[in-house]
Amino acid sequence: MPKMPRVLVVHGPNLNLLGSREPHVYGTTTLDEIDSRLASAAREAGANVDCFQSNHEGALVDRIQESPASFDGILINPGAYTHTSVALRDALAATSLPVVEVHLSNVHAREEFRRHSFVSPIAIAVVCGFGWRGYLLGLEGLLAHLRDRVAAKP
Ligand code: CA2
Repeated sequence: MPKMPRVLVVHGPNLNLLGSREPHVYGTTTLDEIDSRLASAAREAGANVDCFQSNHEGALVDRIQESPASFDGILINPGAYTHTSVALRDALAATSLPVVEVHLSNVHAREEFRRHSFVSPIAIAVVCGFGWRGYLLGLEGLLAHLRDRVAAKP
């Protein structure tokens, strides 16, 4: 039997504020609620998730660097670092793990600066505009990708 896929979920800066401010942009669901919905969805799919949030670029880079030892894929909402951080992109690329990028809002329908992502070119897929449900969609796609890869191995 193939082993249980393990996914690291990474939330970038300010996402700890979810549910408390700007509900018209980011919804009313809290980060804890998103994490527990991801954990339930993973359990139902026979997978495991571990969730991590930080407001600090270096802390995010450290966690991502450690991830290949314990995880098979990364689901990340890099927050504002999406648009600014070469360091985050390099750390993600260095893991060689499949990365799915998630955004709550439709970044293409907002300010021009949100349309550029340093992460998208090294991601296998990007989900944006579906609010908290985007995390579940991203997880589903990442798990399907991991299973396809296991099935394709000789
Ligand atoms: O839409 C997304 O998920 C974003 O990654 C959210 C980032 C933003 O900089 C990106 O352009 C798009 C901002 C996260 C801030 O989250 C807050 C939540 C509640 C209140 C204030 C900020």
